[in-house]
Amino acid sequence: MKAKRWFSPPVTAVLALVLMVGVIFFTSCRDGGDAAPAATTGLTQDAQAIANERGLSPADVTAALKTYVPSGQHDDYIMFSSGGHAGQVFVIGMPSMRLLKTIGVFTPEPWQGWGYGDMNSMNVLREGSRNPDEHIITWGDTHHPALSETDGDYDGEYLFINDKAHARIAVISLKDFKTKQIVPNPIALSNHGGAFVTPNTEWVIEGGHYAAPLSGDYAPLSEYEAQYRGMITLWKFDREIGRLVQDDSFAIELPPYWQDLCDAGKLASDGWVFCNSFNTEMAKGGVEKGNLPFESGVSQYDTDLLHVIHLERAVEVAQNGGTVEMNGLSVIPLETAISEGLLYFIPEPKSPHGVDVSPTGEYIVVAGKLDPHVTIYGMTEIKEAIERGNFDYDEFGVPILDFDETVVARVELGLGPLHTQFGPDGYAYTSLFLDSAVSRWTLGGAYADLNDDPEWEMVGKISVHYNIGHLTVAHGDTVNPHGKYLVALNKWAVDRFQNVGPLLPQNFQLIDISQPGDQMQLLYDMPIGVGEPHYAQIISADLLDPWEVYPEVGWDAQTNTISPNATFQGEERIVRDGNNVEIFMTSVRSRFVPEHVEIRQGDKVTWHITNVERAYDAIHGIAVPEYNIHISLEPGETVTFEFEATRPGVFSYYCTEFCSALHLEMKGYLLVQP
Ligand code: K7E
Ligand code: CUA
Repeated sequence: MKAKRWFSPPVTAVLALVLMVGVIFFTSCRDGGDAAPAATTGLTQDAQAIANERGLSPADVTAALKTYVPSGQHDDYIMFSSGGHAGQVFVIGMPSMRLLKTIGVFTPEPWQGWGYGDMNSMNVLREGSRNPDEHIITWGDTHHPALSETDGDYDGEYLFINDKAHARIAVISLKDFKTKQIVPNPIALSNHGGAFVTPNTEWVIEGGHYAAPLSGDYAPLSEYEAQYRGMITLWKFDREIGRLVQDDSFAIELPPYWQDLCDAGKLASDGWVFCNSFNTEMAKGGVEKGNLPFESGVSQYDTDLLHVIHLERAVEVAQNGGTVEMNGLSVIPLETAISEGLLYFIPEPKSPHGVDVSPTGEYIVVAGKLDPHVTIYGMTEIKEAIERGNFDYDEFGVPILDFDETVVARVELGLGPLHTQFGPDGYAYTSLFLDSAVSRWTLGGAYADLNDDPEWEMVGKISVHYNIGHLTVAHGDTVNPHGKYLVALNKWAVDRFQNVGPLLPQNFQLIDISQPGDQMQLLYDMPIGVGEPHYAQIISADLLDPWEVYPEVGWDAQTNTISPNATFQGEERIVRDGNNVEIFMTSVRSRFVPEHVEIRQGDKVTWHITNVERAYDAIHGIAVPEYNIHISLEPGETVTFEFEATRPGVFSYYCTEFCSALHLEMKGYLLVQP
């Protein structure tokens, strides 16, 4: 045990303490300032020795000091990261980069009992599957988490995340960090432009991705222009009940370009939504038939089309009957979107990826993967161009605004710009995939008073390792960016870690952006050995206010009230009605009541269990062998699971959390008579 501790990441307590003194030592030498307190002189010598022995440079030492969080102290920020094709969400403390939790979302997660019998989770996964009787979908390709916002800043109440593979959006409550809802999109099978929220979370944006018939029906590729369509869906979020409400939601039919990322306007652009698109060429692929492969087919034109959507007007149109119903969702037809003036296009550099709205809402930043610049559109200029009404039109009749009239700046950053985040000081940060770098540049214009140099120009660049996709800054897409920390979400790790076989982890790199100009310091590498996370959002930890235990004993995490099946101590019972057996059980350190469940083969079992504990962290679990059941019981929670007792025998159900000294004794017998 002792030997192991010496190697625990990121740096041991002893080492960091010693290093801290080491820095004082370095600093005082450099500055010729006050000497370190006499009492620590001995430690200083040790710090130097350790740094020397481990080959740590002064920069390494400062990086360790900036990231080390002593035992018992908490991180300042919490990062919610997509789990990529793990279909989950990772909760990571910053700056320590410690993994605090993996939230089961689209993928069953056994520790939380997510998808292993708990009827709440089984129902969420079932409702989240388009054809649950054919199959329940048990994974997702999560891309973009979105924290709920109030007045354009994170409020710490909810988290939304998209599943690109199946066009779904999930809702997670940050009261208990549990998934409450998964909604499949009724008119699309893939999404990419979600989840993004409007400044008060009235709407959750889900932009589509690969065009297909919205009906879900078959149509040959020869009918692509006529039958295939793109879409954007605006999900109405009801904060009171914490659910997306399909009846109040609507979609807008779009040309069959491939819509990519979206962002909601804010402040100057409040009431507008922006989405990128690519494949305005409408390439259909088929390299094996002698056609251009998608790879080059979708990159033939110099520009694609930024979609500018007047959300306020779209809401009016949707609420005044300007929709048709498709698979149970209200859809504004493309002709209506055009005639009602709620959809405009603007040319954008080809194969764009990120579209990001600046903190004031005035600037819309687009990065084209094949263009070394970011292109910045002005909201004022966009509104003026719409006013003037001097449009071109695409072949579907959508008005196109002039590029030069709406662009306020272009900044050359490097190769493969993708995504942009913002700081509090007029800085913007853009990931450069091909350069494997993060660039820092200054927003001119409205930020003139914040910048020393109110120009549009790059002021710094830092290498990352390697092939960065998204990047994220604390509150970096809100009206109130905090700056301070930036995390580069790198796709390739290559030489960063011990070889663990040909499948390598992703690499999250923490970067200190608190100093101006070209001073950015790489602090820490965090390997993510699960899925390919795409995007993450970072919230100040003090904005989160989760429950320590459920508010009352018998709490149903799905309905947010006392469960009708809540069982209190002394009320435990087994009720038989023909073949149906209902069990009302309690758990408390360190026993289940009842401890004998005697049933017959063929019985249909409904098992309610209430964890009556009120102590923080007094968690129990229950496993029932052979029936694929594992349940997590958080203090106060009531959970129901069901199964048919198809197999006779003796089954030991037991508690799976080491809850007390007599945890191994916390078990019972399920006796199934033949
Ligand atoms: Cu660039 Cu799906 Cu946001 Cu990944 S996406 S990087
Ligand atoms: Cu309860 Cu172990």
